[in-house]
Amino acid sequence: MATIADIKNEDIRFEIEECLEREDEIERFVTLFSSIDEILQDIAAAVIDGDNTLADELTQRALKDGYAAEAIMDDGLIGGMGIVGVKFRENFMFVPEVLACARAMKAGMAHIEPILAESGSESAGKVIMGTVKGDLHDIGKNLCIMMLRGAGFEVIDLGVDTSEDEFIDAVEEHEARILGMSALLTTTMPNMGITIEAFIDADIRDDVMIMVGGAPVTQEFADDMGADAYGKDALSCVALATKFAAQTNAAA
Ligand code: B12
Repeated sequence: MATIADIKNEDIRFEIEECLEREDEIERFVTLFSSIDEILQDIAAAVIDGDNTLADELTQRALKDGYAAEAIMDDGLIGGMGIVGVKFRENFMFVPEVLACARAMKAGMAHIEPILAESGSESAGKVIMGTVKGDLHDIGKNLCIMMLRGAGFEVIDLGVDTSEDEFIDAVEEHEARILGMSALLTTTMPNMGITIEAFIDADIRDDVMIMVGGAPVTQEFADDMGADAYGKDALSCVALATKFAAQTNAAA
């Protein structure tokens, strides 16, 4: 079994030892970071440190060294953000520091995005994506969008703090058959249900397949709200959109 000593990056070892308390989280991060190469650990450490220059440099170096864009993103950049999430929750970090971490992650993602986008070919379908009203978190939504575009989908990004009317207008204007909503706050999750209700009231609920996601969202919550599907990460977002596109094409 992997131990903390198997992690080469000293800063990551320090973060795990000093900031993590829950056994399940310690095990998850020890397993992740002990299984990846040092440069990916260094990228995660740069994100945790909010060092956008270093995150940028290391991401470029890892790509040059032949690491897959997905591995750099999942293990390095998202891995680092995972620790940031725990530190934020435990009050080891506050909003300005978290914003610096988000900037560092973005600096790395700037090199990943074009590579993921390249693998896309002709449009696989149109998807409307947005973070719900009252919610300003967009990192996860943006990752989903990047992966969708990489898989060939045309994505209309409504950004953050999106009202139900904005979702409806976008679906109608772009004649999109797939909609994705993201929420990161327990207080804004109900706005997903409110948006779905608004689609019912506007009599266009059956015209669109709705998927939902975001850290606090669960399958049970998605079912209760009447969403068509819940996706736990960017990969499932692409899988769901692909399934929906096949269904809507078959029905057309
Ligand atoms: C970064 C961050 C911020 C940044 C956001 C920067 C930005 N541009 O997004 C800033 C500093 C601005 C911020 C602000 C706040 N935040 Co904040 N934030 C976070 C943090 C640390 C990370 C979120 C993140 O980006 N995760 C990484 C991404 C990759 O993961 P993800 O979003 O879950 O997305 C993945 C999946 O969920 C899925 N997915 C996401 N969307 C969708 C959509 C679909 C359709 C599908 C299929 C899948 C899918 O795919 C993604 C990729 O794999 C989380 C902690 C956490 N562990 O989540 C807290 C967290 C979400 N924030 C929290 C809070 C409380 C706040 C504030 C209220 C703090 C404050 N006092 O002001 C404000 C709220 C502002 C607002 N109105 O929205 C709480 C929420 C608690 C709760 N129960 O609601 C959390 C959980 C921290 C904590 N306390 O534990 N935050």
